[in-house]
Amino acid sequence: MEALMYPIGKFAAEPHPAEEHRQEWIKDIAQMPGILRSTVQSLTAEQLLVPYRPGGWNVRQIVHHLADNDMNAYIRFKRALTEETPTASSYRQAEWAELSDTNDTPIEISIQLMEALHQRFVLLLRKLSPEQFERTVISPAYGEMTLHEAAQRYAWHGRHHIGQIQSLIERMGWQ
Ligand code: NI
Repeated sequence: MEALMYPIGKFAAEPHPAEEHRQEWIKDIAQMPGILRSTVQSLTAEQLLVPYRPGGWNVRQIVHHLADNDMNAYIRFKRALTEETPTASSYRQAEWAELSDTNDTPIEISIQLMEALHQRFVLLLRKLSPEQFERTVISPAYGEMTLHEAAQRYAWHGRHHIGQIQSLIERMGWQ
């Protein structure tokens, strides 16, 4: 089950990354919506409703969860840049995934949302100074972290969930 849940492995932060590593994560964030789009584009309506693991979210829920997460992440970054170590708001992701917008919204809408959001996010990230990446935020789930770690976690999160979908596609022989 662990291998199904974490197809790219668990998150491990690099506390004081080199500039070129930071640029790689920003590139990951920039490319994420396009990779997600190409990963799901050939899936049928029925395939979108298949859970990526027994008892796990289906593909449609994963796509909408990514949009939910990324909206929260953007707010968290902007608050950390303008407030002293703010406490980020938590959200109950399992319950969000059961709300009607997750069922009723075509995944295309969430992909478009992320394409727009990531453009704004990346424009912000590219201009941040090393000092700004040292600013901190308190995550309800993970405690105090720098924006270095938050950016890595954010890049990992996108790759993590796309990895779940890719691993499902491979196991099912859909491509
Ligand atoms: Ni997630």
